[in-house]
Amino acid sequence: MIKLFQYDSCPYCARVTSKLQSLGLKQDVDYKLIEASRGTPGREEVLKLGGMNQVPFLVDDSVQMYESADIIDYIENKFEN
Ligand SMILES: N[C@@H](CCC(=O)N[C@@H](CS)C(=O)NCC(=O)O)C(=O)O
Repeated sequence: MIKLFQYDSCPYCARVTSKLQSLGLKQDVDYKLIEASRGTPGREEVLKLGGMNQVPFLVDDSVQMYESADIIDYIENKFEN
């Protein structure tokens, strides 16, 4: 399942979560949201996995991605028919 590290007041994260919702995807079924505001375990994981202290950060098996535009492209390619 796709994991999206994010936090609520992050506008770039909101772009990605809006896309997930607009495609009709379901949280905890199709994707998992991981709280990653500063100082959280989620943010520590972002840094550990990807090496950059930035969100949104997507992990999908071996795929890791930081940029919201790239993440949206990836989600569209994966889920749109
Ligand atoms: N170009 C990036 C910008 C991402 C970005 O600026 N994210 C902010 C949060 S909205 C961030 O991670 N700032 C550092 C921090 O929160 O510690 C994208 O489109 O995803």
